[in-house]
Amino acid sequence: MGKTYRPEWTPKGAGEEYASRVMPGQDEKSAPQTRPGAGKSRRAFSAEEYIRGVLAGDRPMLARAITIIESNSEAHFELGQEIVRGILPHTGASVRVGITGAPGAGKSTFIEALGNRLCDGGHRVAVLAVDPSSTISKGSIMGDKTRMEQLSRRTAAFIRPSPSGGTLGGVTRKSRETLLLCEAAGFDTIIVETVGVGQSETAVRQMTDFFMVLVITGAGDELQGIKKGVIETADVIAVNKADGDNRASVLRTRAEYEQVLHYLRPATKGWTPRALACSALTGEGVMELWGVVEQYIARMKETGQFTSRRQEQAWSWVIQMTDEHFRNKLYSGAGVREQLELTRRQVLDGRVSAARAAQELIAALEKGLKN
Ligand SMILES: Nc1nc2c(ncn2[C@@H]2O[C@H](COP(=O)(O)OP(=O)(O)O)[C@@H](O)[C@H]2O)c(=O)[nH]1
Ligand SMILES: [Mg+2]
Repeated sequence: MGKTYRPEWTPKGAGEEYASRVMPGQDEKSAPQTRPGAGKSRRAFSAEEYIRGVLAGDRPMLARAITIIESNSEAHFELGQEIVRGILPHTGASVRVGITGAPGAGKSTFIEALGNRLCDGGHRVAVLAVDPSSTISKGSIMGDKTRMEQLSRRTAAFIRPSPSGGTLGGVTRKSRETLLLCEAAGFDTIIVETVGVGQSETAVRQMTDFFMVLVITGAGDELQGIKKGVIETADVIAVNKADGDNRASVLRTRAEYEQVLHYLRPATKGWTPRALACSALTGEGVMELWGVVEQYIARMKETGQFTSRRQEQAWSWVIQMTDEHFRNKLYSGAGVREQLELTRRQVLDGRVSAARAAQELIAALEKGLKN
């Protein structure tokens, strides 16, 4: 069974009911069917019990259900899918917001500021993270230096760090299902934080309705340093840390982004992305950014794009998971790895053309599939 893992930002004295008291996914292949993280009770809960608990907004049950979803054991996978099937009719009512940005841009601080204000306004906010680096190294690049200290203490908020273990595809699947569970448990705003490196921002873009890219000035994060590809995924750009001596420079950078955005293809049809300045530290501009989110959601619902994008997303998840399954299956076939290495060397040495090499590989893969 997984060891009890307490994220750095867990407040002191947090009890059993505390959502972020999480257990890592189980690595053991033969994980027993007891409830993971073994607390007082060793009794396994049934899918119905999980479903009922989640729908009732029972936080410990929500946390446990997520742990089942995050588990890498096959038995838990089946149970997890049964839970997801049960709660699925009760999902979809939230606003899903993705936030990306370089490490240190202030994502966690921003979410803390925004989340607290939303909770003050009567919202229920779930914060999830997608951090594929946690699958490789133990220390995640999300850092969590900022602990969302206040937000994590509120009963209207639920914070769940990134699942660990497995491929980006695996982490993405788990995060999507966690998002659905949070919706079923009554959270009306779901914020998904991810670091702006690699492909995780694409994965998060594909599970959210609105995507915010958080940038800063200086520190190598200048306009030209930001990948155009990331900017093109943005529904809004937030230039953070507009406070103190930095303020003037942020305002300049904001104007530059605003200019650039005019020349890029918008991420969402019918929506012109804007650049806004904010300070997650002082809170200035944070609710203005939320106003943009609300405007956007209203517009998308008007045009029907809100629903159609979610439908497209749902279907593309199916295709992605199917793709990943077959890719894994293909490349794990008998002798495939050896053939891959052999072909690779032949190509690098210039002995075989790319087209011929591909042909040989395809033949080897097909043979592997038949066996
Ligand atoms: N001055 C200033 N510092 C900020 C602001 N937002 C975040 N920070 C600081 O920047 C550092 C990184 O913030 P964090 O939220 O952990 O960034 P993340 O890696 O993007 O989640 C921390 O030391 C924050 O206190 C801001 O608006 N103004
Ligand atoms: Mg962070």
